[in-house]
Amino acid sequence: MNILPESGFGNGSIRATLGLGGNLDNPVRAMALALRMLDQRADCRVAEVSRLYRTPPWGKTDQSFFYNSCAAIDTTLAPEALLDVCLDIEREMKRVRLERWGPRTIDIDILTYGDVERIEPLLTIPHPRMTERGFVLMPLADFAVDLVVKGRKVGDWLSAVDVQGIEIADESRDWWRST
Ligand code: A4P
Ligand code: MG
Repeated sequence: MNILPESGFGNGSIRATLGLGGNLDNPVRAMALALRMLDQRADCRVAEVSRLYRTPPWGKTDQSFFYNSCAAIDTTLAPEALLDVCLDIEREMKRVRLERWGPRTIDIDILTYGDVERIEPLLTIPHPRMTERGFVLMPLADFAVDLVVKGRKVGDWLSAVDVQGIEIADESRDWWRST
């Protein structure tokens, strides 16, 4: 269903969706750099990016607001390889952070990968907590409202979760190109 042989990206590329977030120092810049790093790779193409959201902390609530976004990428990488690329980018951001620009963090989760469903500690797809989280579902619905995840459309999951306090920080879906 999500295989995109005519995407212009070459046969066999798969559409995956990613959730990005952070709440230290300059998470918006970190997310923008991460998306540009992905887009510059020969084996990934950023196909869609959500608007930018400012979101109240979920789970552990005594911490700063987060910035969150989602993206769709068309990729020829297998799921494990895509995770490695995302973890490498996270590490690169943290390395840069330690050496140069003070505290900052970024988290990149693989939300979906084509129609793949798998439960393994190192990589569970769909991401196990994505359907409970307004800060994931709201940006994801910007470009994938009809995507079916765990038997239900993203838009339907979204209407069942708490989105109180979530704000749009940038209406443009090009925020990641220049930040
Ligand atoms: N892993 C397994 N499945 C996946 C997947 N689908 N995508 C493994 C990515 N990684 C996956 O990841 C730890 C390990 O999980 C990875 O090395 C990989 O092998 P992690 O992201 O450090 O996971 P975690 O932090 O232990 O758990 P979780 O639930 O993913 O935490 P999150 O999602 O990072 O939550 N509030 C707001 N408003 N916005 C946020 O972004 N984020 C968090 C952190 C809490 N509250 C938040 C936000
Ligand atoms: Mg995570």
